[in-house]
Amino acid sequence: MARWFGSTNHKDIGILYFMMGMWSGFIGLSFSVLIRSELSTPGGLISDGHIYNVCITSHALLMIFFMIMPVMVGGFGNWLIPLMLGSPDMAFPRLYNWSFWLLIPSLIFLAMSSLLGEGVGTGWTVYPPLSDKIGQPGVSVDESVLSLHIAGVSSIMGSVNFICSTINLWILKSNPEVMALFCWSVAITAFLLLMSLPVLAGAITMLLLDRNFNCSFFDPIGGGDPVLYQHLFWFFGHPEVYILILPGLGLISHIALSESGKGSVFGSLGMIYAMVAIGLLGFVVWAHHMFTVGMDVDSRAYFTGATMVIAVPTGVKVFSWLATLFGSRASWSVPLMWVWGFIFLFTIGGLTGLVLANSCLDIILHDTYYVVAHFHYVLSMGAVFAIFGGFLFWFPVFFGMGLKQKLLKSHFVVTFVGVNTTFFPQHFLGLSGMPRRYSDYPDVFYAWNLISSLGSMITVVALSLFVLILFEGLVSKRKVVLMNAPCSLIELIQGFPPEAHSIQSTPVITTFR
Ligand code: HAS
Ligand code: CU
Repeated sequence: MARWFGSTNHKDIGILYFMMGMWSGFIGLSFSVLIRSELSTPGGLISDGHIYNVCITSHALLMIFFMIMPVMVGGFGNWLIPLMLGSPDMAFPRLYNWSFWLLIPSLIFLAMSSLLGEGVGTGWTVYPPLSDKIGQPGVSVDESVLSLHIAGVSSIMGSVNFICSTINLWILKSNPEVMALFCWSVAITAFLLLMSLPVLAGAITMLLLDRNFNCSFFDPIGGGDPVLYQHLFWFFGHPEVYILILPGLGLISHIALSESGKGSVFGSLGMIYAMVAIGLLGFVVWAHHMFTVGMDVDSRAYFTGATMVIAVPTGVKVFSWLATLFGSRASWSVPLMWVWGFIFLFTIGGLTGLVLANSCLDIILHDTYYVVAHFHYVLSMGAVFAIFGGFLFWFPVFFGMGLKQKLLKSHFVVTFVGVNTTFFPQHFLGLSGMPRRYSDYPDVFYAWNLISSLGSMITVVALSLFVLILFEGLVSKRKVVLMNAPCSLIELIQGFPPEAHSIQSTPVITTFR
């Protein structure tokens, strides 16, 4: 136990992050099952709008802050970045120990916010006036604010570590152009975190002051304005959605390259510029989440245009992956299946994002299920597919054992069917005007909602299958073929000639299929 608590080994911390992310993912999934059960039929299952709202809030917060972020940045980041930089460890090992262990009290506070008081029913955006003392009088919102503060401190510590590691352990010594794309993606993510989290911290602190110290930042009665909260939240919130996907883009590049058998990613320098562009543009588009607040037409035109520009660097990435895979021998390896799934479904989600970017359309579609469909295509099928792809691609390296590939393929197929059945019908629901964040709906929406709920049950089956596959792997202790690699993992994966830079070698790489 002491080994885990005090560990300053990047692999231990990576595993801890994976375990915590998986656990939060299960709880988050349970909330989604409650949501889909409630919505599987008109009329009520829970029959309590507030508890339903607590479920959607907890689902979102758990999935965003305690599943995707810890797994992508904390898990893959800590595990892979030292290997890819060829350094013995991260720059500040004690810092990531802190970073991980702060997440536990943060998670406890979030859980307590549902157990004490009435629960947070504000949605993950925590908009006032609903989140004001009058909207939510108990202690729950205050507790979740505390939880977010601690999670923020944890992320900032992690970010400092990633930025210092990539700069000091690579960029100062070697050519940044050949730093692994995953390292680039995490470094840019860390920059976004560092620039956006303090703004969220400011917003929720002001909310705390409004709630408990008679301030009125967001209360018109005292001269405040709730729209100010929305600006502050989305100045954090939009970069946050790129924080959730950027490391995934990095993972996909590595898997696609390795599976293509080619020497380097197509347009590797362009990929770096594209990620930097996505990161920077992410800071100037926030108001596309609030077109309906009564914004003037010039601002709407600006935010529409700026948002659409992001499709260009994202398109550069999509077409570079396709070009990387183009002409390679088609294989049905498990990680490659996740890569193809990612490229296809992330592009669909991106295109619906572009539809929403048009303020004239968003006025109609805002707060409908169309938005829910959009962000689940980029998250449940973008970010989550990247996580599965990366986890299964590096599993033998992480754990020194192999999983049953045939079962993993069926797991992919069931997941693919499940998530599409869940979320594709939500486009139709949104286009016909079904609002999000309501626990009931008129009978006209019944059919698509039922199909969507059945889809979520299929996804639960898929996840159960995955747990069984993991258990089977643990029990069978299937050996993987390990060979001593002459050069480092990154050189093998990116195909750079060993003489390009002198870095320590990572001794093992798996040839298991
Ligand atoms: Fe988004 C809402 C726009 C990417 C996540 N997004 C959300 C929410 C989340 C989220 C969680 O403008 C809901 C927040 C909430 O709780 O309220 N999003 C975009 C755009 C992109 C985008 C333009 N989103 C993401 C990613 C996410 C994410 C990535 C997380 C992983 N999103 C919006 C807008 C809203 C929104 C509105 C607010 C809606 C509302 O009313 O609340 C882009 O980054 C997507 C770029 C990617 C592509 C695909 C690949 C590109 C290719 C190039 C060729 C394409 C061309 C376009 C030339 C575009 C292949 C052709 C155009 C056609 C229409 C055919
Ligand atoms: Cu956005």
